Amino acid sequence: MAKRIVIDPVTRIEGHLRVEVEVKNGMVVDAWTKGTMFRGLEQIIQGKDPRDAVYITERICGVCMASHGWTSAMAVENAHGAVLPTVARLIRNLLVGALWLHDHPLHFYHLSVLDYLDVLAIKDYQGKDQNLLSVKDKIMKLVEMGDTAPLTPRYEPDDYSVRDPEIVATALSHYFQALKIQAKAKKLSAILGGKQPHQSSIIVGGVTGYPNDEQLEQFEQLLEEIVDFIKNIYVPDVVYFATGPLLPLAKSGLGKGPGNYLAYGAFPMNDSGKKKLFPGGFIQSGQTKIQEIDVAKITEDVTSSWYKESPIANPWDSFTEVDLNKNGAYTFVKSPRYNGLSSEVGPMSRMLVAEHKPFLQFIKEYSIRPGAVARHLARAQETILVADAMFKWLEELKGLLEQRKYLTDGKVYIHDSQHWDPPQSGRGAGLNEAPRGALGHWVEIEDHKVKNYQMVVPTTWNVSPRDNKGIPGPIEQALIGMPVDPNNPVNLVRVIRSFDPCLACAVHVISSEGDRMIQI
Ligand code: NFE
Ligand code: MG
Repeated sequence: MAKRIVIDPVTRIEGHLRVEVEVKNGMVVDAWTKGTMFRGLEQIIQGKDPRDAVYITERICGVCMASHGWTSAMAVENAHGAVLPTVARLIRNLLVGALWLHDHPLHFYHLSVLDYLDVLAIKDYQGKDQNLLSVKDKIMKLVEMGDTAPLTPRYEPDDYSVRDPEIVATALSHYFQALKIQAKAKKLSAILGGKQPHQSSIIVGGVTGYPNDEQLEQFEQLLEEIVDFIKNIYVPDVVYFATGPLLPLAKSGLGKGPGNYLAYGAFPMNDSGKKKLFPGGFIQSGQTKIQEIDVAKITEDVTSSWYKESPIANPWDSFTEVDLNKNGAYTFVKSPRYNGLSSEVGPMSRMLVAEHKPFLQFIKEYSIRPGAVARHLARAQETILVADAMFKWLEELKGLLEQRKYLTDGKVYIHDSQHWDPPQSGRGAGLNEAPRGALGHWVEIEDHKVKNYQMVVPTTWNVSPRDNKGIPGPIEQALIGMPVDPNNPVNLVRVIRSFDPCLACAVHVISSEGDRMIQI
């Protein structure tokens, strides 16, 4: 008989996710991912000045906010047909790039690596390293206080868990170091964003200003420190785990998704935006050809979602109206599909779509198959790409600022009335990448106001439920067929967390009644 396991909430992710699986003979035979909180940001924006959407949509989340601000500005700029000044493009890349440097190491150390460590093995550390001894002391104090919760996951270590006291102590020391790096990365984006979280310098048409010499110097120093940690600690740690203790999991492809990979592309390298650090594209399962993205092929379906039944439509023609009594519905997350297909988004999709040679060679060399461990590797790999690009963008920006060109014939934002005032009517789409994957905002403007606004965020793709054909979403598919110990389902959370889900983004508030969350 199948046994049902319910994890509610899945901890150490952003927002509220409930996962249910059925296990038979040590194997997951069915799975449901459920976003149990309704927000409603898309409705809040209706009737507002389209330029305000940048700041409203940023409030969706405390992690990837600048990605939303940027993508919202892109959607409105797309409705205008505006092209940004170079300085604005570089400042946006640097501001949002800083956010990625914050987000990816956070995901590894503070959300994921504990799934692979027997944290309490640190008590057996007998070495002489003062730093490791002080980490041991810290953990032992928590044990004495009976409060190890932040560092000890709710499931038990298993055969894949690292138990060597020195390795555990080292990983935990990096965990603490990464907390400091997180703070520095936030500072980095605040230098250009005015504040964090929720920057205030990206506006429709560009950015509000440019950094002075002192800020540029501060930015560069912080960047060097963060990148030093990324290249010398974070990436080697991911590689160590993936090719050492986790190699059997990596080779088994534990947690492979639907095999359809989607990326919209991000970080424009030139002003036309045609060349990007991460290219866009779609790979259909079983095919090697990378298809060009066609925005018309992006649809949302609400068959399994607590939203009023509506035809499957492109986001411009979709709406978000709650229906809590709908038969068969089990989540507030919609089902986005590309060309009708359940598609994975995120770092692994980006590296595959980019055909990034070092990543492909690396996984080939170690016979690593797409799955949970490969996602961690892809995330680490792309963090290096962003870090290296940050130095290039910074040099370019410094060059422009030194020429003082921007003061005479350039601007940081477009402010002629044709591009600054909201158009009377029009439609725009911003297709971008957030750290967790492909992010799209769609806006329809009428009477200079937002008539319809739809966001399809990375986690909406990955946590999507079954669609009208009954096809499960990517995480559901990743869970179905995987081995799990029903008495210690640590494998489930390993796979779920490898996608780095953010439910706050995916369900987009607050109920219309006020401050009460709707909780199912
Ligand atoms: Ni709330 Fe996000 C990212 C967006 S959600 S963190 O990255 O957009 O998937
Ligand atoms: Mg949406």
